[in-house]
Amino acid sequence: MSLEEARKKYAALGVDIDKAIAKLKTVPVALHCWQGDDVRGFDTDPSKPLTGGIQTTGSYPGRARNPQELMEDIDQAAALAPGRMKLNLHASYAIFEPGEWADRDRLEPRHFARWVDFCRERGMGCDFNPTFFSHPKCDPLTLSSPNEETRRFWVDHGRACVRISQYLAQELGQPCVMNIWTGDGYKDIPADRIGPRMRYKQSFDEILSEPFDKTQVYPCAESKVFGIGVESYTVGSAEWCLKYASGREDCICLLDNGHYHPTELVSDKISSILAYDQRLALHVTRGVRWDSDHVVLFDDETREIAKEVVRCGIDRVFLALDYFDASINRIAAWAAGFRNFQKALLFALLQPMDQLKELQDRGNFTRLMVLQEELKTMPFGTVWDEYCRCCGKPLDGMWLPLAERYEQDVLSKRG
Ligand code: RNT
Ligand code: ZN
Repeated sequence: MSLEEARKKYAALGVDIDKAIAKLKTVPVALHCWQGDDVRGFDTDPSKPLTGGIQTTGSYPGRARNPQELMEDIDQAAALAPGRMKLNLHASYAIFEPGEWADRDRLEPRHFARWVDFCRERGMGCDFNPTFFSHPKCDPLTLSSPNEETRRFWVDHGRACVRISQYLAQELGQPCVMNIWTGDGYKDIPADRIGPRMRYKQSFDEILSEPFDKTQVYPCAESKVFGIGVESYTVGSAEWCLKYASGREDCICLLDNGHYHPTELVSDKISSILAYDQRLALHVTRGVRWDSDHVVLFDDETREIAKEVVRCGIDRVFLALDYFDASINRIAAWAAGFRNFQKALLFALLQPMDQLKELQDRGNFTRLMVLQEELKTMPFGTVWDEYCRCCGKPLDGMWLPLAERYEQDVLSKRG
């Protein structure tokens, strides 16, 4: 179908495709640096396994081994995906001068100066995450540890990260979302559930007591239902994070859609939170059974999440991707996930929301169901192609060969 015909078909429903495209081009979505190197970072020994509730599976060749390679790979992924991208860094991606090293409690803004240059040259903002895993000071708890020395170390890490987030926001002139997630929890039934949660609360309070500009830096609390090795109890449960974030002006609830029971849907949680809080943050991922971090697809739940974001106010939600697949071409994983989420957002922006809402409010559920079904086979692909063209990025069918060529020319030579 031609673009003109597609434009008419959408217009007949009251939907302006040019408006949808123009809007999506302004919506920042954070690309997670950690897909490029299997969440290893640069501040610990890369031969050591990941610990603290994070695991990747697969050993696909070509992972980035240093800042230079990771930056090149991010550029490749960015070249293959349309839309307004910002970067999402973890503290473990600090870049040190030769011979220099700083532990996590001593990290400084200058350790991220090269990332600032990288983002600035590309007009990207940058989000940030303290790294509470894959470190000898996980005992294995961090912010909830009963060992005061451990807990203090991690609070100091969090405070250092607030300063770094402030620096990123200030230097780049775009807000910095600073997300706190830890793998704190227990494998087996604990005797004391409230103790760790009280210490967790104290630690968060201490981290957020570090001064920052509340219009530039947005701290978040991310929950998780369980993890490998913490099957029975997580300190930062959904309720803990929800209560903590809602209780403070300066903390946002972050929902990762891989962190709930398999039949729970994040698409249904978004409006509940936004009924109370001004803002919300998302980690868009794909849970498969018990695992949370597969590449994002253009699937039903991703579309439903995007629709809710658009309906509730796309400018109230901080959007980020979060997955890591080490079993396939990592650039393709990045590009596919970013493209799929862009597709979901575009699909959502092309819904005749007013009409659908009116059908619901008038109680016409027959029409509502039929229209929602028929929207699935509208000429969406034609609009998607046009969006890619407007962004100067390859269409479906064109980008994967480019990723494969980069694999052949660059990744396969990494050994
Ligand atoms: C882990 C959380 C967390 C991490 C990143 C690397 O289950 O989802 O967000 O994936 O911080
Ligand atoms: Zn996450």
